[in-house]
This record gives sequence, C-alpha cells and structure tokens, in this order.
Amino acid sequence: MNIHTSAEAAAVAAECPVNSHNEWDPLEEIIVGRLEGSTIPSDHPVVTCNIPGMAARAQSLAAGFRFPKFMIEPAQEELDNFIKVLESLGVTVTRPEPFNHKAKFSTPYWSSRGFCNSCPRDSMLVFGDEILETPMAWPCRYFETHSYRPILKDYFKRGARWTSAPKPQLTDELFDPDFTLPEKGEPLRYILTEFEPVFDAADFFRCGRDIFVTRSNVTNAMGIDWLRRHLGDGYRIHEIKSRCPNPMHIDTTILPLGPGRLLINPEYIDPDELPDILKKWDVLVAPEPDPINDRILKITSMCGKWLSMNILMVDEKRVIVDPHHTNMMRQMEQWGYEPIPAPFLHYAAFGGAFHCATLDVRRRGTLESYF
Ligand code: ABU
Repeated sequence: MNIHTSAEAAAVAAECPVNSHNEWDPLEEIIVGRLEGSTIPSDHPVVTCNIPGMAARAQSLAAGFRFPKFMIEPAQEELDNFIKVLESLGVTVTRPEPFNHKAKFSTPYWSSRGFCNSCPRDSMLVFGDEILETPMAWPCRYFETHSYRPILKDYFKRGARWTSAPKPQLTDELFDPDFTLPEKGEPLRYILTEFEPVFDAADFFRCGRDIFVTRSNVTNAMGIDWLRRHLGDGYRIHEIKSRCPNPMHIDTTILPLGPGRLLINPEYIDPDELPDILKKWDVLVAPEPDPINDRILKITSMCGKWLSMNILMVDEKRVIVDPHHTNMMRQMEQWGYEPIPAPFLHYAAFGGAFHCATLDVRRRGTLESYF
C-alpha cells in the first residue's frame, strides 16, 4: 500500500502488530529477554575485547558452561519484577522461547556454543512495520534470533515486514589478529575489518526518519552502509563519534529522551563533535553513576559503569530507572521526567539493563521527521 496522508499512515500503524519509529512514543508492546538456558559466551577475541577485565578473565575460564544459579536467580527475580512493572503500565509483554544455548553448532568455517536471549535490543531493529534481524559479529550469537522466530512469524502473519541482513561468514578475515584496545590518547580503532557487513542493532537509535549509529567492535562501516542502502531515501543514517575505547552499543553512550532532548555520557561524547543535525537539540548530561560496591556484582558484570544510562522511555514523561542509581533518578525528576524504579543490577552479568533487555515493537505514533 502506498501511504499518502497522515490518516493513511495512522490506519496502517493501527493494524500492524509492529509499529515503532523512535524511543519515546507511548509504549504499547515490547519483547523482553529471557535468562533460561543462558551460557557463558565463547572465548573469542571479539567477545573478550568487549568484556570488562575481571568478568573477561572469569568468562574465558568458564566459556561454554551454563551461567551459575547464583547469577541467574537474582537476575531472574529482577526480570520478573520488571515485566510486572511493564504490565502494570498497560504494556503488552512478549517473550522469546526458552532455548538451550549450550548446544554446539557449526558453520563450514567454525563451531561454537550459544550465549543467551537476555538482550533482544542487540539482534533486531524495528523501523515502522519492519523488524530486521541484524548480522551480529559474535559467533556465539549466530543463531540468537531463532528463539524469537515464533514471535517473528506471528508478527509476519499479522502484517509486519520481516527481513534479515546477509548472514555473515565470521571467518578470521573479519577480525584484526593484531588488535589491542587503544590506550588513552591513542586514536580509536576496532577489532573488525571491512571483510563483510556486520552490525548489532543496539549500535543504533531511532528518531523517526533520522537514525543514529556509533561504529564499534561489533558494527563496521560496511554494516552501516548496508543498512543505509536497505532503508533507502526515506531515512538518513548519521554517525556519532564516541570516545569509548571499547565501544559496543550506543545505549550507554547517547540516547534520545524525546524530540529535541538527548541524554549523553560525558566521558564518551563531546557535544561539539555531535552531528550538526543534533546541535539544536538540548543536551542533558548524565550524572556520575552511583558506584556499585557489591563484590560479586562488580566481578560478574559484562557492562561498564554507565549502565545507569540504559533506561527505557515508557512515553515522553515516564522512564524506567534502577533505584540504585539515585543520581540518575533525581536528575530525571529535575529534568521533568517521572522515573519509575525497578531494581535490575544483577542483569548486568547478562549484558545490559532496561534498554538492552527489551525491544519496543509497538509505540503509538507515525513516521516523522524531527529535524
Ligand atoms: N548494551 C550494552 C552496554 C554495554 C556497556 O556499556 O557496557
């Protein structure tokens, strides 16, 4: 169907189960990740270069084993509560199938075990009525979207467009064998070569017709180009420079809170270096994260301290925040938001917080240009 008027666009949006154009329209349906079957990711350089020191050492010793109960149980409790919070806000919560991620699989070039489904944000992107499976660079995530396939097939039957980027080969040519993390003051570099397009969905955020991305150790220039050509003339993709020495995923670096408002990580983002198109937006500087002193949480976290920024907008006013991060809660209130607390610190061992753990498939709204 060719859409000519905003009434037609609204009618299409009302019918399709997948309809989401930005990070802040009123949330109606969301996919929330799962922890059952979670397996410690494989000991591959593209994995270890992105995991903080202590967790990386533990991970390389335990790669391929199931995550232990003492890590799963508290995170599961937090996840169950987070789902209840979303449901109490009237949001439909959809879940992937439980999956045995410990099962070994092979391609003609390599074999691996899986990882988990904690973070649907990483493997799928939503553009309006389209849901796209992204070509991920971690071998252990090669089949991660399969546990979402029942949901994807259901959305497809109900009218959504369902696509998948070319499945990458992930052979040695994709990874720089001499890669080391850049030291302070050194120019940024990435472990990925330009052998083939790869990108994680979580390296992008959406503001209607304008999409923003950071290059990272899981997203190369060819991946960004692939998506640019796939989306065509109706969208513009802008690259944001991050100073993070081991970038992986944009959602602890910069996030839009609504039209005209950006939350930035002051360590990784220099506001003067933002794309010109964002220069008219208000830049809200994230407060220093509250330190996490619990030894186990510190050792097991796969994430950096700025996970305090990994929040989820329910709409333009309400935002889900971890109550441990009192600086962020208070700052949000001062900026005029209504923070909704949900404890989630144990989920960091599985790769993220609220933004990572979800994929907003339906938000009430239509495709707009905000610039
Ligand atoms: N999406 C995962 C966040 C990664 C990090 O900043 O540690």
